[in-house]
Amino acid sequence: MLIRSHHDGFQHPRSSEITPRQAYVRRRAWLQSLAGGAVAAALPVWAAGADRPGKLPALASVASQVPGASTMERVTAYADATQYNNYYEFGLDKGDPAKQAHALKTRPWTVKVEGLVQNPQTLDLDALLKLAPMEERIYRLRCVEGWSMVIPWVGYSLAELLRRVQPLGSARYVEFVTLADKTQMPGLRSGVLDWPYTEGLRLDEAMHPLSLLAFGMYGELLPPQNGAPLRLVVPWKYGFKSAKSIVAIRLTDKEPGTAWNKAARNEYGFYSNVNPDVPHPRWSQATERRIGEDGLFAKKRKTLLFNGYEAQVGQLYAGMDLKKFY
Ligand SMILES: Nc1nc2c(c(=O)[nH]1)N[C@H]1C(S)=C(S)[C@@H](COP(=O)(O)O)O[C@H]1N2
Ligand SMILES: [Mo]
Repeated sequence: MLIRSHHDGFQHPRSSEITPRQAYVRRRAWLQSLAGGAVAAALPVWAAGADRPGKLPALASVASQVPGASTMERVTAYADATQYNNYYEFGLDKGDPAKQAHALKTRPWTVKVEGLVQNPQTLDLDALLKLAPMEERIYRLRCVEGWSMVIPWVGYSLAELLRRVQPLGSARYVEFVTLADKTQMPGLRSGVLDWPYTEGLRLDEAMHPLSLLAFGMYGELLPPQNGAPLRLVVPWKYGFKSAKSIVAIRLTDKEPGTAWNKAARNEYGFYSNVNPDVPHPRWSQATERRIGEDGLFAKKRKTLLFNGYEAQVGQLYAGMDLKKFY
């Protein structure tokens, strides 16, 4: 197991390497080291089996500031999280994005934030990386196909960015537009979706602190197949709401169309909240397979309402019929 040491003078162990469970160990070790005890040696957050890969630039992060955001569940192995992907711009098979997306050009990269805002802006990646302090959030990602992973994302709340552009009173929704570049994305030849892949949230959902603008995972910049250089992660919704490789964010007064809703209106609604009681028309959503637990005797897990984040987000849907607004 990897033990990190700090050579260049005293450094706090990077908190991106610390699980909530281990945070108190770190604090104790740090206090000890201040007191002249043994030099703190922190176990990385991925000690459970997904080692920090070290191929991409590291991304400094602090522990999550959002109460209850991070799950204590075992983190998915990095190899699974980066080789079992949905990113249709790079092919339909789960292994295609890892094979085809590696050359995605993520610099220069700009994101336009526009529409019903006081202060529209075009931000480049460096400005975005510096816009707010990075946090690590260990979120469950539940795909509508019936599998899930637990991923330590690095980013900050989307609300940080939205506040800077000052939404107008008339803004009610946020549309996310992702890259569609035929020269880089062989999957665009397929007609399964109407490119570019777009997604949307209600403004209050987008402003919820759990809605994360992610730039990294496992302490490093995002690999292309996971949506580099920046993507959305909305942990209480099915994975397809979490749009990858975003190039524009538009505030609107009308519910925006979304890629999956356009492709199959009766199967994928605008809300797409994880809900074990609302089956997909062709299969149940009551249980899920955790990637990495697919041995012969692995039990399926029960899917949780709002993917387990009901305490944090349930009130956003008070009084709504979740079977109608699926
Ligand atoms: N641009 C874009 N974003 C996308 C997709 C896609 O095909 N294109 N697939 C979605 C789906 S269906 C899922 S489950 C998640 C998968 O994220 P991951 O590969 O990082 O686990 O990305 C979502 N974001
Ligand atoms: Mo998905």
